[in-house]
Amino acid sequence: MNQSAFTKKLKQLQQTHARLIRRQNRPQKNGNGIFDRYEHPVLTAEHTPLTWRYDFDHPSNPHLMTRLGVNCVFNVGAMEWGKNIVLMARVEGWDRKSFFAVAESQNGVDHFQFWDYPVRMPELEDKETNLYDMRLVRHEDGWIYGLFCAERHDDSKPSDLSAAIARGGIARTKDLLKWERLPDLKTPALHQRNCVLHPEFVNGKYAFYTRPMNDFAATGSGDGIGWGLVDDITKAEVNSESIIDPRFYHSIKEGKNGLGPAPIKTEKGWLHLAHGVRNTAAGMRYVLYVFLCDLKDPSQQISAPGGHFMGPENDERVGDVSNVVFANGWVARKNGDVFIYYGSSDTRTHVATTTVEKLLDYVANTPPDARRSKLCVDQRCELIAKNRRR
Ligand code: M1P
Repeated sequence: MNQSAFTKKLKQLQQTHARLIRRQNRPQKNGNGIFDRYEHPVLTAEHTPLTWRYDFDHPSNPHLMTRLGVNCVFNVGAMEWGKNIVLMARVEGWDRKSFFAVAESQNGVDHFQFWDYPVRMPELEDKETNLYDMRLVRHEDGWIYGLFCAERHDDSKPSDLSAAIARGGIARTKDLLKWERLPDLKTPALHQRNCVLHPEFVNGKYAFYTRPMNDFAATGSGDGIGWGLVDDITKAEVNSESIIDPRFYHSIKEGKNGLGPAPIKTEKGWLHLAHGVRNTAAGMRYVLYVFLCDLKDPSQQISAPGGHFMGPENDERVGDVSNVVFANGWVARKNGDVFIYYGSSDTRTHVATTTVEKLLDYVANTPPDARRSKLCVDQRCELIAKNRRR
């Protein structure tokens, strides 16, 4: 390609990218009353800056090839940033390595723009291969914490190149740019993913939500979402975990589950968003669910609606790992608006909006999982009879 064709093609790429960032995002019509989905994903691989993917120099890239491709942008942490909202995205390169990058928007539903550079997270050791799924937590100790999965090969199985160990990575920052890496969370379980820090001290200690498993990913290898207290976050160790949200047979979390973002504090309790997984003939299906814990004792569950809160729909069903919705970020504004950020099929990032009021109505008034078909029919007949009495 000659210089002038190169310049023209580069300009086209830049215009297309700018149009994508400027694109408005509107709520979809006919929602379920609980939350609103939006017309477009808020972040995709195409949202990443062109400077991250192309070499703009004609002599060294005469064909204007993608040099470092981006495969997916999904599973984002989220928080308020001044008046704006920032997402801590999991960006996966064509090389399958994930890294973190901040994207910011004024209104939380469109115009998300990545900061100039991805996050340079310090390594604990060079065996650490893949970092992903950060939960951003503004803790009352004054730090912003990032909790994420720090994955490496399981060297005890040298001939199995897929054998991996998942550890609970912890880092903290004041500005989302410069991060102090702390030792990984220690627990009795070999594998920890989906670890989350509670935003307040509990009995003067740091409180962690965990997900102990004795296999890297297999369903059935852990009991549910755990909880444990830690004295010193600079050498965080949970000696005994209690299970605060167990899996159970023939449910949306039969196979495994894991907490999403840190809970939202409400007058009725701590609101949680989590994911549940079941195995199917077509692979694992990931859905989101919500539950409420006691304000004074956040390890006590007080309300758990049955079934899923959100399942993958339409285009969300298809991607690198199909039939998955996964959320590790949400933001509750002071006016009660809630922005839920969720990844679909390990490929792209969406937003759904609701309010604290609606979520509290949802947790208080959605019947619990009745556990048996007969009792589920009873629940439905009760609803039908009530409607027919009107
Ligand atoms: O591929 C689906 C999800 O699988 C993992 O979640 P979990 O630990 O609960 O199985 C994570 O790798 C997550 O990033 C991914 O979306």
